Amino acid sequence: MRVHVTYAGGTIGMVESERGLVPGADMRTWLSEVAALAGLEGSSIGFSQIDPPIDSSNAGPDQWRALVDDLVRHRDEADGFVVLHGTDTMAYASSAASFALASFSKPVVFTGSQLPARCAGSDAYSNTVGALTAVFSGRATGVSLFFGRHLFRGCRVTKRSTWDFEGFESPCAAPLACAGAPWEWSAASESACGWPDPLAYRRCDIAVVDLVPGVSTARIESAVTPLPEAVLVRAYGIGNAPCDEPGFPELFEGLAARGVPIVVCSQCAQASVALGRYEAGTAFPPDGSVGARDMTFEAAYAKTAFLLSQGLRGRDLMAWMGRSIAGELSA
Ligand code: ASN
Repeated sequence: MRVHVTYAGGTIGMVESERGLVPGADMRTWLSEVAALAGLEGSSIGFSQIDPPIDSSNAGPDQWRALVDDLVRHRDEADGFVVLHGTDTMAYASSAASFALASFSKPVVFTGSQLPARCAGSDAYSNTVGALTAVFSGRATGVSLFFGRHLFRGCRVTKRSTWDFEGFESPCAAPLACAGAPWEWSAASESACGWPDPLAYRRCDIAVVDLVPGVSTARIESAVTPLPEAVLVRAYGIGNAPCDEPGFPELFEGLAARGVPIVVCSQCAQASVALGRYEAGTAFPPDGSVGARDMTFEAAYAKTAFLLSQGLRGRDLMAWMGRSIAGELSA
């Protein structure tokens, strides 16, 4: 079994500077020390680094594309991949990679850490060994994310804590595995249709509207001006919104009439968006909006960017929001 490790940035490879933590550690050397400590020195572990390694707060579709390109470039050199990534936007990146690599047919496991690798008591070693173990097990498939003690499907995760070593959760899907002696693997698998020969991510204009009690239609209108390529709404509960607010339903009808797809997510981590269950859910036009069902917000955002990058628009894009490309939705 040959594994390739790609280092993209994040706290795991950061060092102290006058401006706070910045990427700068020699991760190639650190990785060879990890391999030796974990008794993996006989294994084939390749290494590459995305240049420059970044704080994942600076990531976007350009960085997702660079990461996907790096994995594709090393495809024939390895049987599985580990990506060392910053945790802040790792759930977006692992979702984005899930769609772009839905037909890659080799396992890719993301991980990162809450503390720098060279810091005493860091979780970097155990997370990296966990991700390597998942790949070496031969049981990981698709894009996944290992953190703390759990392996999750990469398009079902969200960062839940800034400090807990169990920093990620998968609110709507059981973990793929729990590390232990031995590891417990779950039998569950989501159906997915894949996506052969995807076009590269490009920077898309997606407006995100986060509802709060008392928000005015004018405030929301400013978020969708100029007209975006798609709108993602973080609505209440199962997809509700202030339908009594003057102009609110008309604003969304106007967006739909101009062909802007409206994707309705929930502010609840554990959600199953079903529009129209309440009168307040009718604030979105039925033929111009789609509920994100039980997708995480990160997966819904990355999927919208993916579908726009594939050239999909309007109704076609909304139809794909309801189909599982990489296991991002429950059946
Ligand atoms: N700011 C860091 C990052 O996302 C946080 C981390 O990796 N723990 O790159």
